[in-house]
Amino acid sequence: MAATAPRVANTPVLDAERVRRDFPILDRTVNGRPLVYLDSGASSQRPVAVLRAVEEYETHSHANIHRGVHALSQAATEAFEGARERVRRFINARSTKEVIFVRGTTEAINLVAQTYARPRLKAGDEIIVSELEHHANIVPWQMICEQTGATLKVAPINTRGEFLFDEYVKLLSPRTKIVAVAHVSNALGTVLPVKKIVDAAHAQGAVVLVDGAQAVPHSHVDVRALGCDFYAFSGHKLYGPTGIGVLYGREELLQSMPPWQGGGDMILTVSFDKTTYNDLPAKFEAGTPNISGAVGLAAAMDYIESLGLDAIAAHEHRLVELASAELQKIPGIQLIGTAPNKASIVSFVMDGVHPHDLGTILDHEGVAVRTGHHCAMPLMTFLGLPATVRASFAVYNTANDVKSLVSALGKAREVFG
Ligand code: 7TS
Repeated sequence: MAATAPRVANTPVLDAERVRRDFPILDRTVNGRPLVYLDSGASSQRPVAVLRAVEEYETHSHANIHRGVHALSQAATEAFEGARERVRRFINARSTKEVIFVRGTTEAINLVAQTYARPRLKAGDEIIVSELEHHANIVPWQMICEQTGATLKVAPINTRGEFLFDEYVKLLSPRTKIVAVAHVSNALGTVLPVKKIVDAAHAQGAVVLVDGAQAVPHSHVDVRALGCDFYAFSGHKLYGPTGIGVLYGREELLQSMPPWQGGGDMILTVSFDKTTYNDLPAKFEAGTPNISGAVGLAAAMDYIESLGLDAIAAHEHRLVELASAELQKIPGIQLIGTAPNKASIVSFVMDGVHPHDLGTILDHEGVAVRTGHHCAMPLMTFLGLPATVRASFAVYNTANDVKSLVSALGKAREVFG
């Protein structure tokens, strides 16, 4: 099978066969077959560079941070704060004060909901989310609505999975206080026009949180160019460890927000009469953080930038085009989500076969895909589907993986008739 996307002159090329050698897990077999990992949207695999960085830190430099005068504590603090600077450069934040380490996207969104939105919003205020959001970018806002009396509004999409910008603009008004949207849909791969969404929201005085969980692994994200107020993502979808993620927030907003969790590290002084809080970013990082996770995330960012995000984007685009074209040749397959601007994800259903059954057959063939509602139940309701099968692509996938997927689907077609 040849890649269907035209090779544009000067498009950087990624040598995926070489990249694969950086990911030891890809050598293993599943059900006696070579692993074909097409579930990086749920969690990507880690390159040796990340595994080694974590091991090196844990083996030689671990201690608690920000407290010891001893050498190991200083080494650990340097590693952790060095990772924060690495993240700042990766997303082009102005200052490391704007980079808050959290457990992941879910925690980042809840932090903003509880410390930015909850104290400010009241009955009559509105929060806008889009129809294709992951539950992590719906439920925290519903909780805020319950807690404050604010109302949740939903910006619609069409059946191709495109965000309807003009309909969104109609929902905006001075009542809109927060707009929370995905940068890339986890279920469909649609890329949302975030810059335009931000500009329109700002014109009404609303702040914008972008859920970047599915965007940061696949394209350059520059939070200043986007102009967003908050940007959330997880390390484990970015070739880094689990349990570490980032909340970017504009310094002025973070300064104006009360702390979230109370405890060690987030205070300056504590007495039973009055406690004073630490400066950013420590104000939002109560307790001992995931130090090795931050170290691993920094190593993942080094790794990604060594491959080049333009090369990664072009490579994954070719795979999405190829998979979309090949899947449509299989009788009874329908692609779900056909927006022109998509990143790394191909969702589909097969006539007469439940996605879970299809997923099980694919697993027998060593092909790992995600099946289900993808934590986007309102989107599935809109599409009139209980579930889809989702293949998601990463730097280590190749045209051979697409071939394996297509061949496994061919077998499923035979089994189910
Ligand atoms: N937002 C989006 C767009 C996501 O894709 C996910 C996880 C989250 C938020 C939550 O991230 P977490 O790291 O805090 O769990 N998405 C998926 C997925 O698509 N399949 O498994 C997890």
